[in-house]
Amino acid sequence: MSVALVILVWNEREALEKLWDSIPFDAVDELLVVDPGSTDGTLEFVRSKGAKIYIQRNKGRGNAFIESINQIESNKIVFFSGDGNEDPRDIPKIVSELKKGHDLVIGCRFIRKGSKSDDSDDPLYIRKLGNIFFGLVTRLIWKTGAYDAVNGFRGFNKDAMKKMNLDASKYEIELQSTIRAGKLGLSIKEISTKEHKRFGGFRKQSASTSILGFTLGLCLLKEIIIGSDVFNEGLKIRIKNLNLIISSLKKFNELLYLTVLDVLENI
Ligand SMILES: Nc1nc2c(ncn2[C@@H]2O[C@H](COP(=O)(O)OP(=O)(O)OP(=O)(O)O)[C@@H](O)[C@H]2O)c(=O)[nH]1
Ligand SMILES: [Mg+2]
Repeated sequence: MSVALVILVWNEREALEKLWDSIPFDAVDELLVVDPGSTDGTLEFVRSKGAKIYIQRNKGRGNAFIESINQIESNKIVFFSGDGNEDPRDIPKIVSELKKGHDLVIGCRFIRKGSKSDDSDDPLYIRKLGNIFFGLVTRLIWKTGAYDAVNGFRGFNKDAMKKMNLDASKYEIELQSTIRAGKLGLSIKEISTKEHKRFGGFRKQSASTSILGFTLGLCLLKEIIIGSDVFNEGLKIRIKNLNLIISSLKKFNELLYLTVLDVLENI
């Protein structure tokens, strides 16, 4: 039973330099740094540490998750962001829960005792309330038992992750994986975690509150439309079926209209 730590970075040199020495690398068996093509010296820094690097074929946090699966040998994966938000001391806790047999282990930033979110850039608590909303919806519809359905700090059993058939390319990957774990009836475990302010650098554009809210909303809608499926073709099939029902209703309506006209003419 081996565990890989996958560190996700995109132009995070400043934060990564401060964070690196506090990462408990001895808690895992394999290390991979995944990057979509940083230009700020992140890659040079990681290379100087002798870590294995994978450059994504397609940009986006979701693609980083999806492409990582085929780049690691271990059968368990912990995803960790290299910007300082996530507490490296919680990596061994996630590893331990994965080793107990849970399929998905999520770092929870609110509601649970001992948890905390970084709200320094969210004075109106819009992000926090949105995140709590998405968690509650997944609990209600898919019985995930999770409160923080969207946190990126999470670990997977690799086989379970493959079964999820994930295709989210950006920041909706976490929500999609929580929902699909619920749909598949997988074992989900949350641990309390404390989120910190990023150590430097900048939030990526697609993680801005408005874009993120829209992306997560669309993802939720799609997962509701495809029902209990975890197959992405399900959406196309359902839309096709919906179109079929709409065109049948239109035909029925025309027929009814013509029949009523006929009846009226003959009165
Ligand atoms: N490998 C990889 N990492 C990414 C990609 N997009 C974002 N990241 C990393 O994912 C993490 C989360 O992105 P952030 O921009 O920090 O989003 P956020 O945490 O909501 O924003 P802050 O609270 O400001 O940190 C960071 O470590 C990013 O560098 C990507 O396309 N590929
Ligand atoms: Mg961040």
